[in-house]
Amino acid sequence: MFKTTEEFKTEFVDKLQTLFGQSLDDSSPKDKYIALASLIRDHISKRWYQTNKQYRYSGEKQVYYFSMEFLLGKLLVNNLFNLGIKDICRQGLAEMGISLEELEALEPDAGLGNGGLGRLAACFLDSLAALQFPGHGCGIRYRHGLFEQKIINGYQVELPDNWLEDGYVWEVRKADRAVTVKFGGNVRMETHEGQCIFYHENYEPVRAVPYDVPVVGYNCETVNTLRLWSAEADEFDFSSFSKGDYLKAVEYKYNVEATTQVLYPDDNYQEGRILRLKQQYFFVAAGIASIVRRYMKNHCEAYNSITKFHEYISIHINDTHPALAIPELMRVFIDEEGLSWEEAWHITVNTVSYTNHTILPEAMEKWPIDMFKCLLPRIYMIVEEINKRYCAALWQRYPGEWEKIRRMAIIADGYVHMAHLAVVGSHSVNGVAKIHSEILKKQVMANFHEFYPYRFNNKTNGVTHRRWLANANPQLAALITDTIGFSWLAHPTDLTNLHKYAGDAVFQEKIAQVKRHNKEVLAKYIKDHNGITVDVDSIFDVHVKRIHAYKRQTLNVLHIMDLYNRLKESPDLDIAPRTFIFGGKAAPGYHLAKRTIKLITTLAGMVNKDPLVKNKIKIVFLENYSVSLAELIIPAADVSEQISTASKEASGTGNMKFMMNGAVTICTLDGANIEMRDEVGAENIIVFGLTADEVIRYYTQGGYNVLDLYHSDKRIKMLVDQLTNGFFPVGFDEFDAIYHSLIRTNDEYFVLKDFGTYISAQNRINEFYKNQSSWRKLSINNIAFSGRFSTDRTISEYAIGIWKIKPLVVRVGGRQYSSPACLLDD
Ligand code: 26V
Repeated sequence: MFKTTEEFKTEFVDKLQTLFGQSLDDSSPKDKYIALASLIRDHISKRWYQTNKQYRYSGEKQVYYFSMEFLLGKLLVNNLFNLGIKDICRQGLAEMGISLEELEALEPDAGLGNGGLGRLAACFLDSLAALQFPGHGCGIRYRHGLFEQKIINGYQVELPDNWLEDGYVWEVRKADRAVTVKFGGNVRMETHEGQCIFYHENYEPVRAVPYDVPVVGYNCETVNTLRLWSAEADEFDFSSFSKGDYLKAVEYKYNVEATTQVLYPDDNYQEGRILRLKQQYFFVAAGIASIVRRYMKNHCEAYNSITKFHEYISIHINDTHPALAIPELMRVFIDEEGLSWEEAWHITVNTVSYTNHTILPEAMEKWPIDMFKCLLPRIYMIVEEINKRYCAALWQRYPGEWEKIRRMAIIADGYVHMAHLAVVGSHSVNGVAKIHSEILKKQVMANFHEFYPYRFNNKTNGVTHRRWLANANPQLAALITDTIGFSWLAHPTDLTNLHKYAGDAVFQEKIAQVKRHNKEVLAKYIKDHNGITVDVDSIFDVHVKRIHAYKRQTLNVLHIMDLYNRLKESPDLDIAPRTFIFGGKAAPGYHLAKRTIKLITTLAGMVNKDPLVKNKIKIVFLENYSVSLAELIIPAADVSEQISTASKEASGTGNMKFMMNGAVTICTLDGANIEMRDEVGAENIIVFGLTADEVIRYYTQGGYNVLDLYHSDKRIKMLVDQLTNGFFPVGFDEFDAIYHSLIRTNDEYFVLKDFGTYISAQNRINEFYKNQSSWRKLSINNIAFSGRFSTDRTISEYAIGIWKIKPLVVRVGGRQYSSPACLLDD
């Protein structure tokens, strides 16, 4: 690795020449980006090779994190940072008149995820590598990631995300490691010497080709692998078709490749689409085939047997989406390795662990039996057998309790229930924040907890503080390092050393300057993209996340409407000026969410041009919220809106990113907000609203009638009426869906119930902000106590508590291992 800017410059110019046959002067910015990224990739390759070699040779246990989504964002700057060469590269490029940030902007965002769940998977990969754990990702290489959002006329319009258009520098195609995944067809059974043998026939073969992306560890030589699978038509099948029927051959190719064409854009909502089930089995079967193949080479030929698989391999399933890993492992162990059911089940359960990420009933995955059976006939047989044996065990424990058994069954009421399969087939089931794990144990999965008490545990989420603080907010990172040293980069709880500076006027001033700088950068972006001038002295009040009823963007809007009404009545109202910033995508089929965007943009249109309130409030909706945009917005936030209906947000991770960047949180006692309050202290966070217990009590026992509230509270009535009475310059029925969600469904998400306490909480924010010194103190304390929410902590807990893996130090150029050739394959 280069040690000086001179070395870097020489290598960079060489790379431009070898790749494009061009000099620096003749190269386009894109060429320069590709040359830089390729150069870095070359340096990573040595470590990558060495890491794989050591993992193979050491025989230590490895974990595979199976996820339908990895929301990676850009990799260039994070890789430079983790390699410790960001400054050298920036400096070297600057000396050649090139800006690192401008090159970074040319990298496509790998948006292979919807939101929290996919971004968590990406943060996990960063921490696994930083902590030198042998841990890899397994997922899908979608040809199109999450759609690009445009706002046209105030409405969301979806455009395809063509992220692979110009190629992707970080991936390495491994065609020789391709595997075939079988769909449809039928299963024929034969008995040989008393043993059943299953033959899968007449299936549709789909070739799964892996693309490996290196995952670079911070300040170490570990480079783990994210393996993404792409569906390709098998050339053999293609050519056998094309001899007779060219059109059929093309159709075949098109259908096969459709498997990984697009990421489903739904978040917290499951629609039983066969293509999605196909995606799930596709990547699970391919991932398991490659793990088993490697295991057989590295372990079985050398010293172990397949019966020890779970001692060396851990497979973690990110929600139920990869739960087919359970019957697929069974299939491999029984049909391919010849184990008995009992042996196979023991290994499978001890290999697999499962994380639940939501309790929303509409997000619980279930597949119609007929669809499942038709697409995956052999897997269905195995699921049936798992269900049969499991229900027999339930019957032993709960004789005669048919209703209870039906509710706990894997197959019931015409569906395969994936969460039930996941619990039954895993040795560990975890929620993602303390309250969420408790709700799982006591409510949503109480029956399962009673049956399997030792399986359930909690692992509170985190975020990688290296991306979300060190890289997204370099000025703050520099200030922190100047003040307390750099140990926090590897030991995030060292941030608590900032606490003693919370009241220090000089430090407060520096913190304020950094925040102001970040706000100026965001203000410029807003000016360039939305044409709106915002006041950097105003409070930047930010609500960015997927648009969903339970996340209650509507509550925020009602507060702004109320403020607007009050300002129109008394223009001299004493409030700190505020800029309300929104961002987030709505699932394309989610009408209410889409109208919520229209409501925000409509209100913005009115408020922003009203001279009466001009200097007091502004509203901005930033289109196409993504990882890169989040990296721009979050460091500039003063206030972080985390206002979900208590009990609904499993954890949240945006909340943690804002906290790390010194925003003050206004929140309900939901998800990880509760643990954030416990860390930072109740005096440093603004809490309001019903508690989860209260919400659940209303759901189970009743006692809330929204119409009583509507008729008794004049202010609430006025705001709700304004949605449909012509107050907004749109058709009268434009916001009907929102009106209905409040009034007709008895305010399912308690928006109006929490409105009063939310307004009081917002008033508290106003009061705090007026005293800048106390505001800065809050901000510093939030940074100081955010260390617990690093994925370094989360991953350590998974490693010790669930996966039972140990760190393995990788040394390039250290001891050379000589090992059998077979160990070096794959
Ligand atoms: C479910 C489904 C159902 C099938 C169709 C597509 C689809 C896509 C995503 C999901 C999963 C939704 C669950 C989810 O994203 N949960 C979020 O997970 C975060 C990480 O643990 C957590 O912070 C959020 O609170 C939680 O909502």
